[in-house]
Amino acid sequence: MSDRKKLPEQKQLKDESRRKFFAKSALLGAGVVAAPMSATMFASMAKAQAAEAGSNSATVHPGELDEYYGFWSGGHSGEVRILGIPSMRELMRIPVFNTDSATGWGLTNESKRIKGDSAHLQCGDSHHPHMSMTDGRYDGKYVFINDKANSRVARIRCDVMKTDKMLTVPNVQAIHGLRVQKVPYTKYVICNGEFEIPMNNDGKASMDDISTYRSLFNVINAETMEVAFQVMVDGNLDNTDADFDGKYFASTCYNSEMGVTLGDMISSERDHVVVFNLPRCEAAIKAGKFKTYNGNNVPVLDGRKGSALTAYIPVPKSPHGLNTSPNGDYFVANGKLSPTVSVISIKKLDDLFDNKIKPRDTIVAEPELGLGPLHTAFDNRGNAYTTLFIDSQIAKWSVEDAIKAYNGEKVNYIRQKLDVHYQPGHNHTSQGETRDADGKWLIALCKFSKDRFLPVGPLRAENDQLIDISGDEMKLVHDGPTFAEPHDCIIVHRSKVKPNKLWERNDPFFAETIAMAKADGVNVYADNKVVRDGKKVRVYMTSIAPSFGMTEFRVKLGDEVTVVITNLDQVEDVTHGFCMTNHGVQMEVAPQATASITFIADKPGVQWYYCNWFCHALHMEMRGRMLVEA
Ligand code: K7E
Ligand code: RUQ
Ligand code: CUA
Repeated sequence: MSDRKKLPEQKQLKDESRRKFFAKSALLGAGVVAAPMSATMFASMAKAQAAEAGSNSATVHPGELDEYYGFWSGGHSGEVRILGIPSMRELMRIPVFNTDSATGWGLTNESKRIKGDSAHLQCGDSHHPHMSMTDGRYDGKYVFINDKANSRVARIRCDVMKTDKMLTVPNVQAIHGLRVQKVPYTKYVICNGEFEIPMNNDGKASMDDISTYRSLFNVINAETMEVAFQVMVDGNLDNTDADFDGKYFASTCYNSEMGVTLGDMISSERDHVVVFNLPRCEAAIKAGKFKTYNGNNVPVLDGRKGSALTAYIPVPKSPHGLNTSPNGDYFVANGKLSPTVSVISIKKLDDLFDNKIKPRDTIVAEPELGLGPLHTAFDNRGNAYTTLFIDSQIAKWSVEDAIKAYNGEKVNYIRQKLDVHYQPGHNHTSQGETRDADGKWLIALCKFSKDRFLPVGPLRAENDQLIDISGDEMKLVHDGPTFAEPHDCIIVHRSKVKPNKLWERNDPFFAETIAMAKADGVNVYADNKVVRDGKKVRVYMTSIAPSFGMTEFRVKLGDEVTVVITNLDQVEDVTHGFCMTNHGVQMEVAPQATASITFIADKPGVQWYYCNWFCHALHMEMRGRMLVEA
């Protein structure tokens, strides 16, 4: 809070009333009744003011490199972004569920093959990027991301930073929470089906009988990117995380009522966390104890209440984020409508599954943090950091002190509350979801920026704030405007990520295109050739700065033309592009890559194509003509 103390009094006052106004509007929106701030909260805030602020430097001078890669979801822009941390400089965008004009993602044949059965979809809503792990540590191999809008999961290859697999998950609607198995390695990606639907959802079964609606937990094989199995649950599912033992996954449920209106969804006082027992689920699959639905062959286990595969732990109503502490001891379920979070002891789950204890016996703390706790992150010193959506704050608290307080000891578990601007959803600490949590940085992803940036019309940027957590006191060090809507991010030390400098010529990303060339008798690394196959024309050309291997080719009006470009440049960073003017055709061709795009030659006459990635002093001259005979 030292930064606020330094503010002139008037500014601070103004700030206070502004905050109150925002908090009130957020409350009205959520239809929640405010609980007054407790005395503990005020006491801890005062105490925090005396503490030491951290001393991380957020300055990365020109020419210097960042210490961390940040992988950001792009929300309903459908992409993933790479930021350098702590500079917060945006380094790259990885198109995933969206269509991208620059790279041709969604337009090229290679990207359409990866998008598969959803190649016709142009939009997505990405929320949760998470990197594959080995023994609870980032292994730099993949980043996985969900698409809530079209119930998909995609995988990004971190050697080339491109999406390489995409799956539409059957039997569910709206894939929301997504995480990876942490231990022994990411064999599975886990994700939640959020919206309840009838099983089967074929329009023949009753749509009015809500008691037939179900949500499924999804377990996806991380290598094949196929659904290994699904688990049917009671209630819906929101967010999820995995333990550090390779045994349990846990998900929050905010609609145990299975209501279809807002009022119905928040009617009961308690919802729950579902815990999934992985060894038991795998054994049940092996034993064939599953059913299939909707005419597909994905095995669905019955994990509803009473099943030996799952446990239901009641928590205050409408929990949201679910976060595992990096020491592997706790699942933390964030209250959202309750000012508390529920701390579940993972060590007690064996006893729960053996029916030795009751579900609520696994709760070891229920600290009251403030209004609207959504997500919790951790450092390596036993502290947790919870976003308070309604209060627009980060609450820093001690997990062990919260446990003591739950056991009746008089301790103050709140270490500090820091104002953020405004209404934070996710937060994330540097490597904080892994064993390598290092307690250096915290990112708060604020949903509203309000007055923090120059106004840009009714639609405003969001505000991703960088907070130094290395000292006793959190210190806000950077405001970062972002476009709709990074829900979540991860912060990965740069030593974990080893991207390629050039493409490998035998990369599977374009192997099918090269196989097509071979079948046409074309060596893409040497030949510039037009192959006609009825009304289909395949144009193979090379590119090397500053020219295409072909300065003209001839087709007939109405031909379906596939242009295949192979970039022979071996120089780092010399990417070419291919754009056919007036045809809605453009794509990236990075060094040593092959890329292809198909279109109809529906305009007669001279049609120029050009290189649209600046590559050379003679980049403007890097063009050629498609001659279309009427
Ligand atoms: Cu909290 Cu989709 Cu992770 Cu948004 S969810 S905030
Ligand atoms: S030209 S350096 Cu299109 Cu103005 Cu680019
Ligand atoms: Cu090649 Cu610009």
